[in-house]
Amino acid sequence: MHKPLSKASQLGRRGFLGLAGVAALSDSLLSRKRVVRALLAKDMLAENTGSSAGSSPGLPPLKITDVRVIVTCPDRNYVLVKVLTSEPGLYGVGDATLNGRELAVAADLEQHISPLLVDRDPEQIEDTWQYLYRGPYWRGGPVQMTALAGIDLALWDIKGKRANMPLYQLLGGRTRTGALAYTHASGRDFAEVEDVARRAMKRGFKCVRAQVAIPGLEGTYGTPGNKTPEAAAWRVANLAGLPQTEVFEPASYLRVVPRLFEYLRAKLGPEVELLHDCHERLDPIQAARLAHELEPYHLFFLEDCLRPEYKESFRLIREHSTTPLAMGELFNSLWDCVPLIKEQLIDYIRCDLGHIGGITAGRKVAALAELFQVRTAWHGPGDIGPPTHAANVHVDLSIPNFGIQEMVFFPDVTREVISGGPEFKDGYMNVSDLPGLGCDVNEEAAKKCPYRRAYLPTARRKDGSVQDW
Ligand code: KDG
Ligand code: MG
Repeated sequence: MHKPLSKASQLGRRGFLGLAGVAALSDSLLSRKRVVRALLAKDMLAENTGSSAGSSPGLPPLKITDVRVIVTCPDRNYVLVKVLTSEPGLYGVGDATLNGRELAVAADLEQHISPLLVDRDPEQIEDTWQYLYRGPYWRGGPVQMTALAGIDLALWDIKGKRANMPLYQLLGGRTRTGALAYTHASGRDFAEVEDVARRAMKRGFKCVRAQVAIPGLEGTYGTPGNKTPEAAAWRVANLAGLPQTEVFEPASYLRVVPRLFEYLRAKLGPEVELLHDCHERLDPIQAARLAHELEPYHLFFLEDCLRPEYKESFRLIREHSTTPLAMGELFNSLWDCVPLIKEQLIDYIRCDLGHIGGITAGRKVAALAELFQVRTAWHGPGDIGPPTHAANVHVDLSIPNFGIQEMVFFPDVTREVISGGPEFKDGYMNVSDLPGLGCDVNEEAAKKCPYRRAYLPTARRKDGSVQDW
């Protein structure tokens, strides 16, 4: 980076434009294009050579030699990234899964991103992040930011392996012994939710997210719905891989949810922390009413009340309630987080490290949030892979303003393809002391689980109009 630019670099864009004029007079357009491509490639190579010479004193220079994209469906679809390096046996594993749009991310990685990375120094994580985010002009969006997160995780994994340290050490070392975790309790009725919550508490969970099916509505986010298992199975089998439609009515939902938490508090007592996910379905005034009516039941937080577009609407909820608020799993830009954090309109920022640009982005969100007394609650569902869950916990363990961690137990079939990842014990998540992220991918096992097209459900109102899912 400190090396003076080579002649080819100095030519840069200006050289390219000047030469293009001459080319119009003399050369054919095709041969001109070849010259331009060679100049640009040389430019990048010169910068890379300069920078890798200066990386990690005492260690030989390192280069990325290949980026492999592995699309696999061990129980559900995952997109994994394996970044290989010039050091034999040294590679990094990342996760670039975007639920329902997996192949778009895989194509972005394979067709557009991978050619840019070969020959770069994998140790320059921040520079690579900036290059992939700000370099291509068309920046951002969930597909590109998920692809970028996959690369970012793999590069941090390489750095940890090279340093022979678990990632949380490189991120500043432990600030806590474990990351407080929450699990999901869902049911067709209040008694079933209570039963599932009790089982989770027996398993050691101190925090439980509760969701219940709404009577009269077909399907409710985060619940088994009102259908019998047979009816649900028939429906899924007849969908031919197309999205299911759920029906949502805010009036029924707003009537039922406060009663659920009144019930759970009465049955489960005051100690257990309860959470609820609105899944971006409410209007501001509805969310303000719900947050207000939930106050007596002292939720840990009320999650994602509003659509992600208009952050200022959170002011209305704040003005009417002291129920703690969390928001952010749909955000895919660092700048989405800024208004909510700097105005202290939320208490927990819950970005998905896999969709906001990885660990490099997550650390910045956490640092900004720390300054405004906002805590983290990174998204941790089953539709992001174990490497992202590992990234969550490495960051959780190393920041001062960690709040809570959503988690899932992956089935054995997933673990056969993707090993490692954080472990749950007595209410907390932790990582092993393996160097890097601590995950690996078995490519042979992955091949045996080919991708299956799958969609998230969609939602409509009773009159047939589209509702945010
Ligand atoms: O892909 C969408 C899921 O990740 C999301 O529905 C899960 O809201 C969710 C949560 O809080 O885990
Ligand atoms: Mg959610």
